[in-house]
Amino acid sequence: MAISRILIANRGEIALRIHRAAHEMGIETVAVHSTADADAMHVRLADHAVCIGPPAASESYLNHAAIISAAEITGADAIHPGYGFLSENAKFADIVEAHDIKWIGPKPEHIRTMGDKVQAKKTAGALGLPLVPGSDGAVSDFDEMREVAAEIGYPVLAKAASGGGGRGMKVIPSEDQLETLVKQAQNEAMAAFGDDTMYLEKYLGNPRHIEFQVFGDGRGNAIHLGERDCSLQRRHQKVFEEAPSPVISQEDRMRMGGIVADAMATMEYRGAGTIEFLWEDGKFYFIEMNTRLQVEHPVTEAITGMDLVREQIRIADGKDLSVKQEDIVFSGHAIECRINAEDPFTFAPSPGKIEYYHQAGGMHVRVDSGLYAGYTIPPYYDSMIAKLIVYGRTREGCLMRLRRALEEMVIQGVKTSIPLHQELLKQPDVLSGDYTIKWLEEWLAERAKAENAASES
Ligand code: MV4
Repeated sequence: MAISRILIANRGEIALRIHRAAHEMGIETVAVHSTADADAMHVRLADHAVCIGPPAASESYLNHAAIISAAEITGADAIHPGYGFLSENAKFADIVEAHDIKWIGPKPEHIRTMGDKVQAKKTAGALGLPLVPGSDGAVSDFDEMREVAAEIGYPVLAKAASGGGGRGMKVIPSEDQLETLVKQAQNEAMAAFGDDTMYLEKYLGNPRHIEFQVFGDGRGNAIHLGERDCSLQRRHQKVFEEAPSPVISQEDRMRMGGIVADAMATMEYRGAGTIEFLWEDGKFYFIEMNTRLQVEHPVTEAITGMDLVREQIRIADGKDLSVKQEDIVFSGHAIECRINAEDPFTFAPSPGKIEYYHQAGGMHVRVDSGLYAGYTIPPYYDSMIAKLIVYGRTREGCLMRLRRALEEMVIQGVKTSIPLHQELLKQPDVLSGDYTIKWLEEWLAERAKAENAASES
């Protein structure tokens, strides 16, 4: 039976994004929400809505039993997890499939493999992806660590196998600090993930974060949709993403894209995935794979004309990929600004009631957001409240349009990161695309220093 009713196990803009794709395919939707989200836009638009628990995500959006029950009660035949929450939870994916509900995501075994960064790296290496030089798998013995580190050369980076979001990660500048710093990383990893398995890598000092979008049909066919450049990050939170990357040539795009697509085909990967690389001195180094749809997927949609959520749903329904690699045309440039309800200087969250809301529009401007005037942003979840995605024939045209679109956005009642984006768009390095993963935090530190000097005089 074809999918006819999708339960959306998420909230906010991504829940709305999934609802829209489903309705465009003639598929009904079921919203599940916490008591704090009863007034959310996607809950209003969905065909059915089920309250699954109190505000705390652990008791609602992460509550396996509540979500499966909601699916059974409403007769949903598929679950889309969005990003975050249960999207990379292999056990939940197993449970969904055991209930004969279609999981709109990768095979649970692949979620599991890629969730373990040591396993992920081994798999990627075996499939021919270029790796960061480092230990061959996990290392637990300090003598062995010193040996590996001496071989690859300092500085090295100790990473947690269960890591992610930069937790349980320590740069080790020299051998005399190895034991102390690895122990610190292990303590952090144990506290965060209950697992202190570590591996070592050569520390790349100033790379860019380049990620490739892939899709597989689960039966040995796979395509890539090019890369996104997500180097502008603060504390492992992306702020601004673009496609294509300003530094990747069409030749490199198709060469690396071909390698990742072949790897996914060999794995018989199913659904959407993102292969993350660090890129330094013209070379790619695999670091991780995300087995989910990503926040920044719309920039890829803008330059390929494909609907990635539609593609996910089709694949979960057992259909073939809707396009062949040779039919995918990359055209123009797209940039996404993540708009958060937070102070643009201190980054303190700013939840509260939206007193007035007007979103940007016009040619090639897309706003993915569940906001409306009178809506109250609850304090319990992520502060991202909107994504502004702008397309242009050229990067310059895209930047001009982005500036224009940011001027049009009006969000009153809470502080937002819009002024931060407007400031970023004045920076010569941003305008020229000359930035790495360190750029934003260094610029923010400079900005804070200048602000302090000004207030002291
Ligand atoms: C690295 C690295 C430098 N060298 N690995 C950060 C989180 C995790 N996804 C991997 N991360 C990094 N791994 C080696 N061998 C620097 C980072 C890193 C980073 C990567 C992508 C985007 C932003 C970042 C910010 C700080 C550190």
